[in-house]
Amino acid sequence: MFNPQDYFFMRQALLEAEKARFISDPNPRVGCVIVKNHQVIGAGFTQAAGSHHAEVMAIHDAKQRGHDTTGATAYVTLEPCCHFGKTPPCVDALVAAGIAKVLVGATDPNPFVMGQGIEKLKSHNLEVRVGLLAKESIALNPGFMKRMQTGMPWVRLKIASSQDGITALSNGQSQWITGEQARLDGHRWRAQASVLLTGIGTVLADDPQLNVRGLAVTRQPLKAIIDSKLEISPAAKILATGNAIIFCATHDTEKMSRLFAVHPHLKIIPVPNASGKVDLAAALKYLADQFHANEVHVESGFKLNGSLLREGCVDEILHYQAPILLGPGIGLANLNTIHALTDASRWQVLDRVNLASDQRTRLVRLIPD
Ligand code: AOF
Ligand code: ZN
Repeated sequence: MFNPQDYFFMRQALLEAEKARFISDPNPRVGCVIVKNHQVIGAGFTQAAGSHHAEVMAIHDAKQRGHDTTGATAYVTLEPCCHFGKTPPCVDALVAAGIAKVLVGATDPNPFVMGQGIEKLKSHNLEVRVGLLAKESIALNPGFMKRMQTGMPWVRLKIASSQDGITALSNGQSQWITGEQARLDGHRWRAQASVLLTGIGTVLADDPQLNVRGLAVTRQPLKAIIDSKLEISPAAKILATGNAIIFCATHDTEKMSRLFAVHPHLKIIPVPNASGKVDLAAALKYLADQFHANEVHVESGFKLNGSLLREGCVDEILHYQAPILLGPGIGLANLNTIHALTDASRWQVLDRVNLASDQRTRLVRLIPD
């Protein structure tokens, strides 16, 4: 159905989409190339939220380079939008540019689009073909896809451990288990997230800043803290930049006022569950609903890692392992005891890379069929 040239140009569009990785959130990472006479005459990718989409950038690029887009073919990694959001519909821009044919990667699960973009292009007599390298386009946007389809964000749990799965010594010491390269890689994953999430245990033990460092970024993700009893100190470094939200299970107004006195813009959201802890799924849903959170990056410890895993909230594990053995200490996550290997929580390895002498394994939850 698609010829080698189609694959070649859609790969170029995917390379464009990749350029949006750290900037377009909460908008999906989309790329577009415009091709005429077997040549790319324009290319573009999604800009920061509220600014131009990939198609508009590519059309603009072609015009700026002095090309006439009439009769050209557009390769777009995601179905062009047909709605007025923060920007006007890309479908209209493609029609106005005289594009004759549109090859689409994945359909857009946004209920405002969902196939209607394709239909609208067809109604203007553009030839449309869908599904070219769709998997690759979806893989670039796991959070956007999941949020649009389920209303929940994609949760990526980052863990750094020794070969024997120890994340901290019994005395709490954990800095640093992995080396410089692995830590910089970790910051790249932080940078592409909508939200960085941790627990009160980690805040009290490490006083992390939980921000993106060592990379030139245009945005810092929102920080979220799971803190059932509101034990956090107003002096905690994680609160210093102001863009933080605390999920708790208490309505203790005295503790809240103490925090608000120092951080007037702080958000404190009580989401208790029946056992008096934070309802993690409710907290994640709140992040998706109120902050359009696509990808939630978790860097926490034994307890919260365990709770998130046990409650089925984790979609992906990013496991960094150093070539060291630590002996008794604190493990990866507080999981339930099982008595049969058939009860193991099973994951699929997405990729495994070496980062200096450390190794990073990326796993996704295996959904039983
Ligand atoms: C496209 N091309 O490059 C992207 C699209 O509020 P707006 O106007 O920015 O619209 C956001 C929605 O547009 C977003 O939720 C998704 O459905 C779509 N993203 N569409 O045609 C693009 N990034
Ligand atoms: Zn658009």
